[in-house]
Amino acid sequence: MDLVVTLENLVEELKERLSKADTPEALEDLRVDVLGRKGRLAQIISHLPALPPEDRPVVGQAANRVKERCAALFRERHSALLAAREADALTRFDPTLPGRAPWRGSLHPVTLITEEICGIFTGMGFEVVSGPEVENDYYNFEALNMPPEHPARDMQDTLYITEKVLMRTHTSPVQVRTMATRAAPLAVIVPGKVYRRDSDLTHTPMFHQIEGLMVDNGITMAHLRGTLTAFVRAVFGFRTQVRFRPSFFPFTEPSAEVDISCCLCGGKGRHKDESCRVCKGTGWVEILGCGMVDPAVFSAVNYPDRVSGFAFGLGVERVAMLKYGIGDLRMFFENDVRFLRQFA
Ligand code: 2U9
Repeated sequence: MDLVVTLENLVEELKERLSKADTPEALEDLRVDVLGRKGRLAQIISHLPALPPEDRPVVGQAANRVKERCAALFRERHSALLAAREADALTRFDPTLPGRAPWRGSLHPVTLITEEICGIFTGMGFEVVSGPEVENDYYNFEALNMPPEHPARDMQDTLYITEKVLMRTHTSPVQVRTMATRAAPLAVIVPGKVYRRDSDLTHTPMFHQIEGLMVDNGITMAHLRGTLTAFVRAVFGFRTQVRFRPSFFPFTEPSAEVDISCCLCGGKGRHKDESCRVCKGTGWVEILGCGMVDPAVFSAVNYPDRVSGFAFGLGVERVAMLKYGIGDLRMFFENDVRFLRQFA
């Protein structure tokens, strides 16, 4: 029965050694040494076959008891060590420190400008409307006074899907669709993606436009001028100078382009003792196109002769570049977070 005593001594020895194992790692080493495949318990049990057969059951049962007891002691010590480690960590943790704020993301500058511009126009009574990006020839060209042989329909400029189906080249077809289903008076603002067969440093095949249309009896160029001047000053500041230059668009007559005093040099044409890079020294930058809706467009949607209206269109990326001083169009499409997070 020497072996039973040896087995029981093992428990006492383990208690002693456990009190000195003060890390989970040291505890694991000890567990392998006592309960492992070649450990102390296994060594004692290896003497079992040499015992007289009648002694073996007693020693075997004692071995099982000791094994259970040792395992329980290890579990206890393991929990105690983990609890101590956690308590220690808590003494070095300052719960009053402010947390690390997660990055909340930000709206894309194109979205920001779109929302700002739409807000300005809805504040003046316009209604935001939208329509399909895949259009047909009729709404994108024909109804807008661009008949079949019109140069703007060229395959060089337009992304065609079939002969009659295409990616809209401007948001104007939405205004046509709106007039085709609703009677005047009408004041709508149309933001959205448009597509052109163009790709270089200053052009992308997709960009964002905002167009507006106001139709009623007696709408004149004075309404256009007042509305767009108020709009430009709301975006770029009330000191901004505005000038209307004669231009041409197939869907408006007369037509104009609107320039604003340069937001970098303030209209002086010179910035930091050099010719201004934004306005190329002219003091003016082009911001939008506009005009009085051509009567041919009204007759395409069966509007009565008595109505008149003004329309305008602008490129959102261009406005964002001017407003935020962004020098490279590619910034809008690369989605580099170092760029985007500046708009948080
Ligand atoms: C209807 C009637 C008239 C929309 C207009 C412009 C002038 C214009 C450009 C600005 C920069 C396009 O993004 S851009 O390249 N747009 O200059 N757009 S008038 O005229 C319309 C629209 C719809 C029914």
